[in-house]
Amino acid sequence: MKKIAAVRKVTIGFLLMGLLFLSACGSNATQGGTKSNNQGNQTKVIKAGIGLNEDHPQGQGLLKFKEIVEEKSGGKLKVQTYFSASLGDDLKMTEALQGGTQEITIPSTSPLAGMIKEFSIFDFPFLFNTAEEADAILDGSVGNKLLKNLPEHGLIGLAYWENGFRHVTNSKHPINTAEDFKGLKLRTMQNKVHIDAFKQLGANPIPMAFSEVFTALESKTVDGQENPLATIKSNKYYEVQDYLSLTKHVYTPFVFLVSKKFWDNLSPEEQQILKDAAVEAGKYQRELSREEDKKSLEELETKIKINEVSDEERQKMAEAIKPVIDQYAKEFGEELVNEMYSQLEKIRQ
Ligand code: TK8
Repeated sequence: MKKIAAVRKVTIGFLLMGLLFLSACGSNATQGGTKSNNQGNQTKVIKAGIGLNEDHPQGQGLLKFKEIVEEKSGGKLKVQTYFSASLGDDLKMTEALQGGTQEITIPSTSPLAGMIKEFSIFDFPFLFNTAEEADAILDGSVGNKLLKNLPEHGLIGLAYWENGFRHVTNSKHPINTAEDFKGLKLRTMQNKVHIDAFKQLGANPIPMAFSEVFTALESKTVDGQENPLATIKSNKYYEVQDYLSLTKHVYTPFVFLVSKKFWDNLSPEEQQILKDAAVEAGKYQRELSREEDKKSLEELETKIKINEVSDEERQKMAEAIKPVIDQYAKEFGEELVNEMYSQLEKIRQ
């Protein structure tokens, strides 16, 4: 009798362990985008990561997106936000979307140009004079054509947000003329147009992921970097740089990306909620970015030596770089480039 009781105990023990194991598998199976809450209905969890800090307009825009999505979906869609490249840099997070281990990221278009070369038309130095020009091109036929290239790369592009006009900081000397770039070790994004344009100006461009920039500046691995004012402020580059020169040499967009693997499993209503939220939060983010650009300049005046670069000198820089732009215009497709330039001409009339 004792033997049977012992066998029964062991059997129950194994059964219990089996049940525990199955329930663990069950909860694992609902990870990676969905989990069931205690009412049994499915909450879809959206992991959204960006490179900049929460206080940056990109971070504030993501929080606005989260608020809109969770409100419009009645909590069925839950957005988990990750800031300051905590999930990796633009390229790494974009690859995570393609692999289906992350659902949203909002990178600069520049580092994506290795995957979708046409994105690099926005990297042409001195292309846009105003943010309004950038909005018109990005939200028009040219920007939309580029978004249409994304699904074949496992990505869905919902909207363009604003990174902004870029300026140069460095620890050597103010940049007033093209000659002042000579020999400067300048961190750039991983983007051929930026690298070749700064080479053409005589600098020594060093492409690098965003999260490595502060350490590279601090250790003097590089002399300088270039980014919009809000980023220079938010990432405290003034602590490791002496000069900020207002070159306004490139306007960089952010592109709001969703993993196609995740997107394809959403209902049309859920897809519409994400699309509308990305566009609405994008409008908010652009406004915030423009306000923050002004505020950042005021605050940076007390932290770093700032010099204006004259329009005449910026024109000379643009002329020096022109052979690079002409070469890349051919590579990216003259039809798309001409479409962009003719739209810009109309806007400027
Ligand atoms: C943040 C980057 C950053 C960009 C850069 O993820 O790499 O310098 O300007 O904003 O996208």
